[in-house]
Amino acid sequence: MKMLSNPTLRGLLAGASLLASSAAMAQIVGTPPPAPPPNGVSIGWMVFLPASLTVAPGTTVTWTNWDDSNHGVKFPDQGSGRLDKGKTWSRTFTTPGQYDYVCQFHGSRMKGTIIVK
Ligand SMILES: [Cu+2]
Repeated sequence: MKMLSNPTLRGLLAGASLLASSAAMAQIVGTPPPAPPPNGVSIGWMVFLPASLTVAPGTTVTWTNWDDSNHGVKFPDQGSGRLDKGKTWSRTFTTPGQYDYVCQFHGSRMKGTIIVK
């Protein structure tokens, strides 16, 4: 096809296929989670939002799964178990420190941190 040798058209086509693949990617990971309430973490889009949350000692943090996929909050010492869409889980943090966690199902692909200070 003679038109494909046109550099502008080739660029347009490359851009279009890039857009198509980002759209496909967005479909795979689902929709972005809504912004969490204070002391809350939203789960969705294969992320914890926010990935890092700082709270005062004695604060109860609540995770909500907005994703079509099942996720789970897994700390080294305790966890939520499986959280289906719409389910929540809470943990109260009394001792200052950094608490790293991962998704029970997606491991290090989904990480989060609660900083208590
Ligand atoms: Cu997950």
